[in-house]
Amino acid sequence: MPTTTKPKSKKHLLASGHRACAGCGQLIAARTVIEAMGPNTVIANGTGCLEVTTSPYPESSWGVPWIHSLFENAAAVASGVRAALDSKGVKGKKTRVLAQGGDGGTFDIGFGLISGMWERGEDITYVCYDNEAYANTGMQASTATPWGSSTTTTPSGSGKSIDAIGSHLRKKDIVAIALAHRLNYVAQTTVGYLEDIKAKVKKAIETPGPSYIQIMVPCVPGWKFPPDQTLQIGKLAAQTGLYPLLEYENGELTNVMKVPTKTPKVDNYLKAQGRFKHLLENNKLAKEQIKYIQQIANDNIKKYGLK
Ligand SMILES: Cc1ncc(C[n+]2csc(CCOP(=O)(O)OP(=O)(O)O)c2C)c(N)n1
Ligand SMILES: [Mg+2]
Repeated sequence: MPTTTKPKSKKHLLASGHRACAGCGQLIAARTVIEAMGPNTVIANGTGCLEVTTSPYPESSWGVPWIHSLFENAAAVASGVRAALDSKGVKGKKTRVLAQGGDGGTFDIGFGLISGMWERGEDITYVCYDNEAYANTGMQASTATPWGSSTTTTPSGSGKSIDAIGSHLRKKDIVAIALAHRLNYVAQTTVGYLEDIKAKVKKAIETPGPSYIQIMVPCVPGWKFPPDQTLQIGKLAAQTGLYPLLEYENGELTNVMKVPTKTPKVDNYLKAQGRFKHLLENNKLAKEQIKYIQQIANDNIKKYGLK
C-alpha cells in the first residue's frame, strides 16, 4: 500500500477559516502585516470588517494576543498595552504593539486618540486598512472616500446636479497629518504590493517611536468588482498615481514607487469598479469628473516625483 505523507501546513498568525468575503483586500493585507510583525506582537483592533470577520465568539483567527474594545479605541488600548509592557521591562524590540483599524476608525472616529498616541511618542505601529468607506455597516462614506465614488450615503444619481456624481468631497490627507505629528516613520502602500507591505512593516518596527502605515485594501462588495481582481486594482491605484507608494523617514520623503513610463489613465482604474460606473456614462458631468480625477493623479505624480 502506498503511503501518503500529509504536507505540513504552515501555521499562520492570521489563520484561514475567517469569515471575510472571498478576495477581501483587508484580510490579505492584515495577514501580510502580522507575518512581518512576527509572533511577539500584541494587537489592539478597532471595530470593523477585520475585527468582525476574525473574531466571532467563541472563535479567533489570531495566533497572537489580540484585543478589541470599541470602534474608536485601538490607539488608546494600544497605549495601555505598551505602558504595561514597558513597566514590566519588555521593550519594543521584544514585544511589539500593533494598533490597527479601518479608514472610518482611523480618519474619522478614532482620530483624536491616534493623535494623542502619536503626540506621546509611544513605540506603537499603527496600520490603517483603507477600503475608503465604512464597509462593515454597509459602505457609508468616510473622509477617506474618494471623489466620484458612489456609497450608500453618497449615492450616484441621474440628475445634472453635483450630487449625481456620488461623493464630491476630496479624500483627507492623513499622511500629511501624521507627518505634522513629527513621526519618524510614515508610509503608504496598497495590497497590490505584498512585498512592499512587508518591507514597510519591518522598517516601522525597527524605527523607535510611533509609526503609521496606510494600506489601500479594495473591498469586493463595496467597490463592486470580481474577487480575483483585488491585487490588480491595488496595483492600478498606485500605477495611475491615484494612490502612490510613499515612504517618509524622519519627515523626509525617502522612497516612492515610480509610475510606469506609459502611465495608465485613471479610466482604467475607474472602469474596473462598479462604484464609479456612473462616471463612465456619456454626459458632460461624468466627463468632467474623469478629467478632475485624472488631475488628482497628475498632481500626485508631480508632488511626489513619481515619473
Ligand atoms: C461608536 C460607534 N459608532 C458606530 C459603530 C458602528 N460601526 C461598527 S463597524 C463600523 C464601520 C467601520 O468602518 P471602518 O473603520 O472603515 O472599517 P471597515 O469595516 O471598512 O473595515 C461602524 C460604523 C460602532 N460600532 N461604534
Ligand atoms: Mg473602511
